[in-house]
Amino acid sequence: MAAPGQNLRINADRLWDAIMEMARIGPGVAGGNNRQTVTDEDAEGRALFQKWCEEAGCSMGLDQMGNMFARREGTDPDALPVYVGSHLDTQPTGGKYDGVLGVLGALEIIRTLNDLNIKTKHPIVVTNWTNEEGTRFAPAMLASGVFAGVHDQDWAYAREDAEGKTFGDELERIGWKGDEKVGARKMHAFFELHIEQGPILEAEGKDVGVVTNGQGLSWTQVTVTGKESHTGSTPMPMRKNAGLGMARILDLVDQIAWSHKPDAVGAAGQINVYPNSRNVIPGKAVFTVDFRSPDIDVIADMEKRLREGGRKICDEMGLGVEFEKVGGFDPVKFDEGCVAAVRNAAERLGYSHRDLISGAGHDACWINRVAPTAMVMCPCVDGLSHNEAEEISKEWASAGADVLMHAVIETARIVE
Ligand code: HGY
Ligand code: MN
Ligand code: MN
Repeated sequence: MAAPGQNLRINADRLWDAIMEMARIGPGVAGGNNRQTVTDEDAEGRALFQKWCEEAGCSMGLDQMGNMFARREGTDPDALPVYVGSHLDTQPTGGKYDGVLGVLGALEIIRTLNDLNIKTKHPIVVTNWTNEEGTRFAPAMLASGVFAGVHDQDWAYAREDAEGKTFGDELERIGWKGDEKVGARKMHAFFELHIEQGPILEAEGKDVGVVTNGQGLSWTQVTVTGKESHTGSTPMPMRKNAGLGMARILDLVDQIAWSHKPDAVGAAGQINVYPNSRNVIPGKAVFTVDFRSPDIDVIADMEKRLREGGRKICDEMGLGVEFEKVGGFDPVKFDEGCVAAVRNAAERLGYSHRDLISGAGHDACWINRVAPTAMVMCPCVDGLSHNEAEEISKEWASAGADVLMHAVIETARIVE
């Protein structure tokens, strides 16, 4: 089967306009987005996406975790579809492109194939995975994890946000809980386009990242307990300062990550002290430590040293401490055939490219367990993401979408 011709390109302006229109839903306060999972803003974005998919002639499927599947028929209805997509939910101070580029880049493939009346043997299914970010309801990649059989669905439904609302109730409330059994769909392959969320591609002047691996992730929630007391009248030797214990553990986290340089990383992004009053010594501190590395043994070592070192710190300070694993996945090696389709596409289209290990987690990391999977990445300005100032260029977006399209239709097999 001939590979698609190098002149076959997506419509860059139409893709960019779609991204900008989606960005108007759940706007942030600094030019980015706050369209968190299973909020009313998420529902509004889903409705717009469904409208566009139906206008492009797709039929929409919806499963019990709210995952959306827009199907473009192939010439062989029995052939397993090629799935392609990402996520529409954002961080609370997220950018306009994280996840959205992958969903709307996939839709742009359908629109371009329609324009040119190109048919494929395998159906193509554009996908929006629910709750990739894991901010409001931990862990990240929740719905793709249920789809891949990693998480139990009832456990996922019971996940609670900071206000005690459950994921299942909120999904029902916004009206996007479908009937389809999660994971029943079988895939010929899955592709995901995503911004790099790191500095390498821009720094090296590369248009496209051919993602061969994804680093592993570990989220440990740490609860340090001390004793609330007056910040003025409690003598220093008598204090049981949970906030100070947290600070010393956070410094330990930094030391542990640096000890595995250059690849390991570690920090805590979610931090809460109680009662969080200016003149009360914190009696409790709750924070989530995020460790990542391409090496599974390094992740295990970092987790072990966090627990041992954290307990030693708290014992010496007379504080209590508990550790709970609240998220994680092993390092991922993507399918060599799919990766080759991405690399060949970049070559054919004349885009500069390099192999890349994904620093961030993605739905593709879980779907890789149930289908041959690969990712395409585009640069982002200063490598910045999970920040409202996240920025990419139209050229980067369209180069990534062109490569995505060629990899997808080569795998879905064009019918002459
Ligand atoms: O946490 C991650 O890596 C992803 O951006 N949710
Ligand atoms: Mn993302
Ligand atoms: Mn993200």
